[in-house]
Amino acid sequence: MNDLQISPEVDEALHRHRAVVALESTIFSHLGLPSPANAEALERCIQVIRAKGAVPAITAVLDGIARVGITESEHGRILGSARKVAERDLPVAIGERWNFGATTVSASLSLAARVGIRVFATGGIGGVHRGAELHGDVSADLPALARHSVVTVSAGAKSFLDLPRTLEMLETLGVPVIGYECSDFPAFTVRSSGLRLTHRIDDVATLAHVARAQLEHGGGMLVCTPVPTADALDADLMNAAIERALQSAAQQGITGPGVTPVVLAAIAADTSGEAVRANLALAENNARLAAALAVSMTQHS
Ligand code: PSU
Ligand code: MN
Repeated sequence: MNDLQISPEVDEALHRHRAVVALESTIFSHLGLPSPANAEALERCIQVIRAKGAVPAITAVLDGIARVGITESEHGRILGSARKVAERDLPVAIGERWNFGATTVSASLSLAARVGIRVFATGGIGGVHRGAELHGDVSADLPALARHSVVTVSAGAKSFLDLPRTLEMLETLGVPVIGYECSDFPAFTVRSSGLRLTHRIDDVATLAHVARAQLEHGGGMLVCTPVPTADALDADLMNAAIERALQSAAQQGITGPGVTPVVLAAIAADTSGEAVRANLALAENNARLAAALAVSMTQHS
């Protein structure tokens, strides 16, 4: 189909049942990380996936075509300004031939599932926003995690969300949430949210077995692993920055899909780059675990 293009490298890897790890493009665009940290994040994620013996598959909409896997010469295109593409925006980005649509978690999961990729890595998933009981803002990432048979590896959910409600919603939707080498739900740039998870697994082979069982059953699964200690932020410092960022977003009257990019940028500025450094470290760490998991899943299937 012309609306969807798989890169030759990813296509070949899928045919040979080799390990493939999907990546979203919002995190690498101006919506996710400031320049030049975004280019560094892209480089580090790709390198670590390849080093583990898996093939990276970046998803994006380029010139109106949904892409799974892009060539190195196209990397520059996803590092600039973008229009955010959640799953429901995919048909519009294609039909209106958007120049660069940056895929979120939900759009990436949908594209990955469509081509048969079983593992996806991101930074932190979207979730239930604070105050959702009033304005109803719940990320489309959550139902997409439930619907698509793909395993998502993340450092938990972004810490400016309502994390208890995010976990509740994942339970309601029937998404298994597994802590890898952690007992608590990680809070993105902070190692722990203090919220206990039901399941913890400490070895990749068992994780791969669980993942295969879930994908066979149908539906996705969320694997969480905390940001590496050396780059983690202190919870109090982060919470103060979050409060200020949320207040400024509210004062500017920002709602809906605009909230996440604006809050991420405000936190980045407020923490003098510490949050960005942590973001890079966790993205790379998630990509590493995702690649190890994808490799392990191919060894037993
Ligand atoms: N986490 C990050 N950076 C990001 C996002 C998450 O560290 O840019 C993006 C992801 O693409 C995620 C999206 O899918 O934010 C969620 O947006 P919303 O809350 O509007 O659903
Ligand atoms: Mn939203």
